[in-house]
Amino acid sequence: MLNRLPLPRALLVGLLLGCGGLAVAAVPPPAPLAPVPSERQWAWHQLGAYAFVHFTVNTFTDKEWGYGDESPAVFNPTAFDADQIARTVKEAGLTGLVLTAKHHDGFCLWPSRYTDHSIAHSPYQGGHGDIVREIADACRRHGLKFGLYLSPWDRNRADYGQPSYLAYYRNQLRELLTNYGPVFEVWFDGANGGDGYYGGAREVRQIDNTTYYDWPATWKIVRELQPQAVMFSDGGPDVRWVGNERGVAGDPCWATINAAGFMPGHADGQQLNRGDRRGAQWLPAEVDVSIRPGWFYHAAEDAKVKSPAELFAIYLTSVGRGANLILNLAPDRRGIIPEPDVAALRAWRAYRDATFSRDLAAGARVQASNTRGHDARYAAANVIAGQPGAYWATDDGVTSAELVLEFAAPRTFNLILLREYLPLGQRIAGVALDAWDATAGRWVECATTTSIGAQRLVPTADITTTKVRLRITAADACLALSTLGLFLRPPA
Ligand code: FUL
Repeated sequence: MLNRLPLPRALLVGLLLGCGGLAVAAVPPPAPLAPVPSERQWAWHQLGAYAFVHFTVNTFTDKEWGYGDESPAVFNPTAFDADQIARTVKEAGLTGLVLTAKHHDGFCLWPSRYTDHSIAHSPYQGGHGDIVREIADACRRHGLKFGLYLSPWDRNRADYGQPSYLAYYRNQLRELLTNYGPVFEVWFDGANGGDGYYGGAREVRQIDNTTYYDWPATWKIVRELQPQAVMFSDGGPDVRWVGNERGVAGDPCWATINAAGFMPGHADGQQLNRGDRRGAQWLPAEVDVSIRPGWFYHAAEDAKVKSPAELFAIYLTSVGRGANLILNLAPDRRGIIPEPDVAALRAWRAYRDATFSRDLAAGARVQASNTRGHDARYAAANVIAGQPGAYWATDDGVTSAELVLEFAAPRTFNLILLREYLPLGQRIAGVALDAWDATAGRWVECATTTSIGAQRLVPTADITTTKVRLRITAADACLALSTLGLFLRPPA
């Protein structure tokens, strides 16, 4: 009986081995293509877009980089509202928030026991305030991940540049990673501008950023106290800077890179922007950009808040290129996200909802030129089913293949979404999409792209058709594609 069924050989072998019938894993999944994301990186990839919040004495002195001599007395928000901030982030459709617990000026938003240069010496809540706690708690209330920025450069500290400063820095890191609950990301900034107050010395201090910080010793603290947290810096170790602050990842933007020798503040911007195809490390890019020209609030920039269209363009060039987006918001002197920014975020969210709420690929008939072992678990239809962990895969050695999606009636789209199944590594390097022209009776190419990775969004002109064909034209191993979506962006 079995012999008469057109079953692929591999499946037959599985059945004959008698391991419990058709559900048996007869065809092994594709071998991972190293490097692959760690568990914490894979969890991070799924966060997509989240917020940055820059808030400190600079908000009150109208500066971007405090010199380090600011009196804690200047920090005095009149109506600080952590819930307004967290709610704004949540309602913008963002998944988390990274707070500047300490920026380059050295002022601490929490009452650190290692310095007097903190909120404990500000008028806010009579010196009993703790902005880190308020934000961390509000994030939990609103279902947001919480992360921390602790500037390695400290223009306030007298001993900045000495080994003793590193002990101070690490003590603060321990405080933050011990007392405020789970942290999803720790942000190690690369800036080291030189001059500063430094306990009154008021001088220029240069450090060698490849040796001074002894980063491996600091990374160990994060792994010990918050093993699930990813660490961001120019050179990782988990997430890399994208090389600019304009909101633009490279095209392509590989999650892999040859990062040997990279350190915070010490890496090549061009290389960070694009990554390296088949690079030695899994070190995906994070795109940091502010909703305003500056990172901190300045009343003079109230009319310069990025428009919803600009924010959507940034979404396409960050999340849409396989990176994550960290969009900076700047609380004002009241201690809330200002009205123009809230309005822009709301409209951006509404536009994304209008775009992504209907996947036009849903319900299509899907066929592939090759399916791994003819096994239903790797079926082409997985790309439209939206099942976590499911993907379409090809046989070993098949690095170019086609998918055809056929609709019962014509559909109009102008945005293509693709995702690889990243636990198996980044494999695909070239893609084309064709639409069926029924009048001419032929396929017409309407988009091409390169890397996919966590996610690729490819904008196109409006295309109306009954059939699309996705061609994978180049890959470094057999394919593992988890998503093909088609969407219609409304007019901006
Ligand atoms: C930079 C810093 O110098 C800016 O002030 C800001 O914090 C940005 C996110 O990173 O390197």
